[in-house]
Amino acid sequence: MLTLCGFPISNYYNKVKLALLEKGVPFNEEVVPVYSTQDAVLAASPLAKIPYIRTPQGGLCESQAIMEYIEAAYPQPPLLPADPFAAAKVRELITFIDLHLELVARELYPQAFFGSTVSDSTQTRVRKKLEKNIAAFKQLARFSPYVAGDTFTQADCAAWASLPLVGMASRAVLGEDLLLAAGVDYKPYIKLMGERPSVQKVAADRKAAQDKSRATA
Ligand SMILES: N[C@@H](CCC(=O)N[C@@H](CS)C(=O)NCC(=O)O)C(=O)O
Repeated sequence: MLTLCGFPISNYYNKVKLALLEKGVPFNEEVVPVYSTQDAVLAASPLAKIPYIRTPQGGLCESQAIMEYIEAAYPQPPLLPADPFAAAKVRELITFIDLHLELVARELYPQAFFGSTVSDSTQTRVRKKLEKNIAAFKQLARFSPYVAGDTFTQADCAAWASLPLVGMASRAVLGEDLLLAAGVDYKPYIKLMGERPSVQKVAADRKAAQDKSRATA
């Protein structure tokens, strides 16, 4: 049995969890905080980033590597198209979401979500980069109705987990939701995704974890 390690507030954890639920793969969850220095954590995730999984063959980190492993080990139902080019287009979109949108917006999270501040120069730099990258993402994203086209794919696991964070962080710190400002109206898409039992489960677990962490703060 697989064990998904991390915590249910993390977007990358939830990206992988969505894929596991969509595929009906049996798995356990184990809460592992970020910045762990424990040997067992570092053995599976050398940068101590979450998520990582434990498999009968060993540990594996980096959400997209985990997604690829799950897809290969549990092919049904597929979360990538059978056609090689179409599958590569889905992977391309995931790279835009994870690397060119979320990782850039992440620099705003200390102020957006954690009560810290982000310097004016960082804000200016992030805004410029996000505006450019969102325009590029808009060229690739379909939302018809799924982010990569007419079928639910791995890209939806990434998009559902990360697009709202990009929107919220830019609104909180830069004064406007840069996705909406660029005409990427992701809200109806998030609503549609919310009709899936897998998404409902991930969202409910995330809310429970958020409530718990607020109660203990
Ligand atoms: N590229 C990694 C990113 C994972 C990531 O950044 N996870 C965050 C939590 S959402 C984390 O571990 N942060 C702590 C750190 O970066 O050291 C992946 O796709 O799994």
